[in-house]
Amino acid sequence: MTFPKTQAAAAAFGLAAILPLAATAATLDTRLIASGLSQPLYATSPVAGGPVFVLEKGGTIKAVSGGVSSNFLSIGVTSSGEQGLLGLAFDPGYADPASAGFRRFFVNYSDPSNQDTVIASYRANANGLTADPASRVEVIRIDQPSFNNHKAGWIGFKPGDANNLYIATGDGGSGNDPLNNAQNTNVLLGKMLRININGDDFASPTINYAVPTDNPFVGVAGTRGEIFATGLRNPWRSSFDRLTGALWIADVGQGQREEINFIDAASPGGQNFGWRLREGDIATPGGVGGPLQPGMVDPMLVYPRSFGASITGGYVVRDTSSVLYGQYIFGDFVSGRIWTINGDGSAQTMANATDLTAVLDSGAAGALVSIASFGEGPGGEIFIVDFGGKVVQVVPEPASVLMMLSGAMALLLWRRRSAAQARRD
Ligand SMILES: [Ca+2]
Ligand SMILES: [Ca+2]
Repeated sequence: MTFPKTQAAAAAFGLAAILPLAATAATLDTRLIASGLSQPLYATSPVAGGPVFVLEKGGTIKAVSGGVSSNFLSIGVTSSGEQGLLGLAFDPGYADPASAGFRRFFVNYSDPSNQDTVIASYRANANGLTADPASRVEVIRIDQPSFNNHKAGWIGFKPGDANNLYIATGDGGSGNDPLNNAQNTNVLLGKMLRININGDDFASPTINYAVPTDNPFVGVAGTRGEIFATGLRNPWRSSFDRLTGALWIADVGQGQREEINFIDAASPGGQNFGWRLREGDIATPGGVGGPLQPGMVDPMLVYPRSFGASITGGYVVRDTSSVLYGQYIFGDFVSGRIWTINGDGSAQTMANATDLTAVLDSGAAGALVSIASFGEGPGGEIFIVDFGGKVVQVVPEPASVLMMLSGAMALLLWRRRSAAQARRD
């Protein structure tokens, strides 16, 4: 156990400094879930008491159970640049034998033969620790240009909706979105998509989904009905608030601004988040930028390069045992910093963000270097994925440390009493 720097400092100042910290983020610690992973990009755990599943960029899903990692599934991918095995979502019916989605999960990866983004489903075996490669069903394939960056890759289900899979896509790559994909509502790149994985509008055996009739562009000529929101550059990690159903989309900026976008749970979609015209809250520098257009939405949070250079979106913490409950936790891949902001969906600034970097870096699981992703456990537990090879869980400070602090406080008070006694003597 590494003694948290902030609490060690607090202990030196005695009781008055410790008590206010007891109810803040200084009571956080980290617990190692897995280490020795190869470029992990995501972690999730769909079933209470079950394994934590970790994505490795090169194409393997690891199942971590009781501290032991084993291969759940390996998929052939290209992992050049920002391509690879990028997204994983367990069907809401994964643990329900009566569900069409029993033991089913979805992956998002880069096809090694042509760089296409592929969403496919597989089924776990009955042991829950391995998956059946032969169960593969291709759901949707998204044509990609030859650039090897901006593939995004998050996929997920909105709480309470077992039919529609949300898919975050990047603009396809290079600088300034050269093909102008993100603003083109006739292509699936630079978007948040929403498709019904329990329907099938296509006779093709390799296209297996339906377009939800309540999607915002359905029936609009020259558009793709799969689109839920537009104007994204490289949305690196999105999440649904498991309590409210709000959708949080972190979008990686080009050279100036990192941003978080917010979609209220009741929204029918159709938001335009501005890229490539807008980088965060400014006109994109370099010739393609301009003022906010009617119908475009500014981010709910932006930050400049002084904080970091590649945002990693996180989660609104809904673990009721956490001091972070109700806060949105996120980080930056380049600077390695981690913050929380108010998770109620109101506009935020970095001036009212809480920087958790020092306390989490001081946790039992060691420093966190490259924040590749966050993840959620079955009870809303928060995982942090370090691209260097480990997954940690954010946990409360163990009781033993609080007891150590109590001991330190008692010692300080005893010394003060002794010193005062000595002066009187
Ligand atoms: Ca089909
Ligand atoms: Ca934007």
